[in-house]
Amino acid sequence: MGKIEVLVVAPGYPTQMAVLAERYQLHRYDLADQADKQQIIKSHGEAIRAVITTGGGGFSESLLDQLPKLEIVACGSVGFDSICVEECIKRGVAVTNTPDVLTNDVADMALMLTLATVRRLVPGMDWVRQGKWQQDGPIQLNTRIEGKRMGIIGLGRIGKAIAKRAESFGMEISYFGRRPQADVSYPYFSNLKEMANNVDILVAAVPGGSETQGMITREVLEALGEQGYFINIARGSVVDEQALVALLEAGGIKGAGLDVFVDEPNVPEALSTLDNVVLQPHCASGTHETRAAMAQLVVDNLAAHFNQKPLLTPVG
Ligand code: 8YV
Repeated sequence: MGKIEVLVVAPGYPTQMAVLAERYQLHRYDLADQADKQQIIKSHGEAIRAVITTGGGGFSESLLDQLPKLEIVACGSVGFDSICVEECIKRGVAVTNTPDVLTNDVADMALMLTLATVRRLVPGMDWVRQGKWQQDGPIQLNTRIEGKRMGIIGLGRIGKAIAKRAESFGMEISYFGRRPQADVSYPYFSNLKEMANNVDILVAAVPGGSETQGMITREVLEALGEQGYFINIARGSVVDEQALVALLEAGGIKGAGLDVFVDEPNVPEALSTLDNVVLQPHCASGTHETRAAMAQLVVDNLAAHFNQKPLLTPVG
């Protein structure tokens, strides 16, 4: 019997990709140009039983339609908003993701963005590098972290890891979510605008997708106010990005630390000139250790599936 055929829509960490390449017949859709992509589907679409992808790579219903024998989509990300999960499940196709293994790295990024934005790390570095220290003397003062009120939107695994870190910096935590949580003592807000009005730093840690699309509106950001900071390690889609940029330009909020954007890798032009933002290229989970652990979950979920064992981290 030949190897099980797997479509690679987006790859994972190289070590695990090598393991997959040994076990399965991989079709590198990710490396193919448009014509080759069509050829792969034409020649192998009927035989493909698994798809490997990531949040960035996604998986569309139109591709699903062309894979009649598909059994599993193994997504190498925790977020699966770019994957047609509902349609997969309706058709009996399993979907897996990679929770937990990236939680600490993503929470670290949230804190790094918070500290860097509030303490103005990048302007400070420019001050040194551009010789302004010698020329103009000390840089302007910035703002203390200790005692700041941080409001976390979405107190899931990542939100809780952010809260724990922020607490150790002396911040006061509150949170907004669908419902209050029994296992935490942080103040809960059922109204996002009200929370924004009562915090200094607003952090987005909710999953992407239709339920959270645009939930951080202009009004919410205005409620955060001129002294407020916005941090996003969730998805660009959760915030009204145009309003965010306009408010950053006009001083409607004080600063923002952003790892995610609406149309990645395209970032609004204005953000490249503003000095009150800290930007990262969607890399909160981007450490060797974590990306390897995420890819290992892809390997293990596929192995479980094809050995008729329970999936490790199923979605839905
Ligand atoms: C990655 C992520 O950027 O897991 C997620 O949902 O957004 C990130 O960890 C990426 O999707 C990993 O390939």
